Amino acid sequence: MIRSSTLIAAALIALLSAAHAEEPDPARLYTQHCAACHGGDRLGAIGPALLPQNLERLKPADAVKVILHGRPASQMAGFDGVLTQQEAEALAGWVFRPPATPPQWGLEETAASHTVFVNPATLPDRPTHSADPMNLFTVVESGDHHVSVVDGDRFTVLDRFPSHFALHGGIKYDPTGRFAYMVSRDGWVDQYDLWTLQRVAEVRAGINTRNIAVSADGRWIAVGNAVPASVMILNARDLTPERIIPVSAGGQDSRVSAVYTAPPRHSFLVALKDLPEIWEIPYDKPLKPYYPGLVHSYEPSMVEALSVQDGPFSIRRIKLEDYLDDFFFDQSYRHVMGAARTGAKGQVVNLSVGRKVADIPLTGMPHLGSGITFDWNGTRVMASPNLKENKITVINMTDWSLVKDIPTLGPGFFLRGHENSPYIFADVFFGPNRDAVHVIDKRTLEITRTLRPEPGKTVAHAEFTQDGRYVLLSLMEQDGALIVMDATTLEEVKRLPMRRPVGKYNVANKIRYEEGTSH
Ligand code: DHE
Repeated sequence: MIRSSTLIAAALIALLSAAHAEEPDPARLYTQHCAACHGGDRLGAIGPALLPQNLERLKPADAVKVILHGRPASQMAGFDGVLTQQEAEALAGWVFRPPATPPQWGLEETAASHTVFVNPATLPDRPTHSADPMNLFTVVESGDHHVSVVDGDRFTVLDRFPSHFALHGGIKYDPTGRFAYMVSRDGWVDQYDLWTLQRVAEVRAGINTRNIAVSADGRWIAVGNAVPASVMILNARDLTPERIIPVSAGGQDSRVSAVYTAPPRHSFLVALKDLPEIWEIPYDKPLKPYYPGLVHSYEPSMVEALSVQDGPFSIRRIKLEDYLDDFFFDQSYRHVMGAARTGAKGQVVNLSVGRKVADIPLTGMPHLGSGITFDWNGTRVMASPNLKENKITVINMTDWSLVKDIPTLGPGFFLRGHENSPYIFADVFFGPNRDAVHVIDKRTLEITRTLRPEPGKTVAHAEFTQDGRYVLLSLMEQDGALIVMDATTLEEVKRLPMRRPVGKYNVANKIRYEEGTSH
């Protein structure tokens, strides 16, 4: 009796330990199969970072598919046959969990990642190509992570170069329009010379990054990071890291949602995710002397200088009544419009006195970052797409009242206008009619035409040439295209094949702060 029960117990233990032995060990699998491309510390190498914040846009089930079957048009090969389904699932689960030691990224790590490919002092003082440098476009091709430089007169591709994985937030230019700056969601910033068509420098300025802004004097780049919670300041000349500004107050760190340049204020404005505040970082003078107007309106309860110092990059904290998501600034950069997190309304904050001055009727999820302004009936208005509701909201910027909600065929992401064009182009690709683009008449605020350049295929993000004669649309498919349309006749003029193109940025429209373009 004793003998048989011992035997049963031994058999059970053997079975259990066999089952245990078969359980995949994701840390070991990672080191064996993934670390070479994604980094032993999961911070990324030739492949992107594999940390929870960097994977927010990927569903775990899709991560398993990528592990087993790879990613098209990338170096990510499929591991089907090498890894079992169970091993792939264990690996996917593991990369969505934070590492035991939180990753560090400060000035030292940033400096170590800095490479200057061409000394800017050796660059020629005029373009080496014959295209008008003011009418160039950079186009982000997200299908295979490249950027194309397009001549906006001849509609030809002058250069196409690989970018880091997943650029986001729009390519920015220095005030002369010579240098283009771009950032990936993994924090890699690249500087590219549009006159000689070559990369100048690159640096990794964060682990999980939102976007960048270029100072109006062209000297500084601000990089808004979610991880680590910080703003990194780079020297725009060649991306040398200058300073890291941790975003933390009262013991609470905050991810940055976005950084913006505010030319009339000579400062960067920083939108925060986890603090109900906006931070202002002046870059050329110390804070207090720079704001003489504040002598009368400074309210210590609302506006607080965190670190007034004898130099640039001091911080002014503007406390808000609520968290704000997504921002739009008026031309004077005196007011910021933001969407309240409740989704019930928006707010207008006067940045000089640091106080809410109006509520605005913005429901759903307005995408204020893609808002544009124009004159309507002698009044300055702004129009914003909406990521949740089928409408474009038009707000009077004098009294902040609702002018109109224009019903659309779906929720949209991007809006574009141009001073010389009577039309606004609005995509609606966040809904079922992803192949449609509305053409809205600025005078009547009515949709005059709905274009479907390729029925059934996603079309997004319009941008005009510098004179407003042509408008370029992205056929946002893996085998997609840049579609050039005559902005008056609305006829197609040309198509340039591209890999899932998303945003495109015209040099002149950007650096001249054209009213219908993002800045
Ligand atoms: Fe963006 C700009 C935030 C998802 C493509 N996006 C911006 C800006 C912000 C923002 C704050 C303005 C920054 C600037 O001007 O430098 N985007 C967000 C989000 O919070 C959101 C909804 C979720 C997220 O994970 O970040 C988001 N964005 C997307 C996408 O899914 C898009 C369509 C595809 C992608 O590549 O990620 C996308 N966002 C863009 C583009 C711009 C942008 C192309 C620049 C627009 C411009 O014309 O300037």
